Amino acid sequence: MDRVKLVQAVEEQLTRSRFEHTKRVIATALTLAKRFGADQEQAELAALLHDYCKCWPEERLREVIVTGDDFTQDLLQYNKELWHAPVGAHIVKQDLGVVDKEVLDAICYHTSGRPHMTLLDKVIFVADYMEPARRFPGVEEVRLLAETDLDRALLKSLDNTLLFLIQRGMTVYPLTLSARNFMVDQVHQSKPKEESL
Ligand code: DGI
Ligand code: FE
Ligand code: FE
Repeated sequence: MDRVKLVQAVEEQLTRSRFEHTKRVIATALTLAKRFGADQEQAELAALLHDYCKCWPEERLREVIVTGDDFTQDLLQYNKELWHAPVGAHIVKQDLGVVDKEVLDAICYHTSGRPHMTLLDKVIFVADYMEPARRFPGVEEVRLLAETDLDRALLKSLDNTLLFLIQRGMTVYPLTLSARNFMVDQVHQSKPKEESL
């Protein structure tokens, strides 16, 4: 499917405001991809498709998870906000013919994160978190970190999301916690900035 058709397909799936969010994620992902050396075509495609199933009703998302054979069923025990990401990856592969595994993974893990995130995963996760219309508490710090350090920006976004969930008494999907623990180790293993002269 060519790019124009893909954009049309996305626009049909989303509300107007969700489509506007998607366009801002594309722009932010392209900026981050250029800055940190990720593939720009993959970043643009993953950003375009990342929320493909965001506007689907809960029951439709649940149905795909229950009937598909490539889903961890434990997803159903956690917040339904998580579901659109793996379902989206599955559906864009099935309905739009997207075959790039790296793009599909970036879509699949854009909400939960995962340990060993690829450069593309990180670009999409952080772009989604910090696109210009986001007003999350702490988003300014993420934007600042993302000027120079994608890993620290990612860790901060994960920390902020976990704090948000915990403050509201919500459950935390174990993969998000693993993603955060992995990034703590990764960031601490890299040389602290002030020492790297
Ligand atoms: O789809 P978007 O609104 O653009 O953003 P998203 O895909 O990151 O997320 C949806 C929300 O899911 C996120 O703001 C917080 C919520 N959420 C609920 N449970 C969890 C969770 N997010 C993560 N990372 N982990 C959870 O366990
Ligand atoms: Fe999303
Ligand atoms: Fe999004």
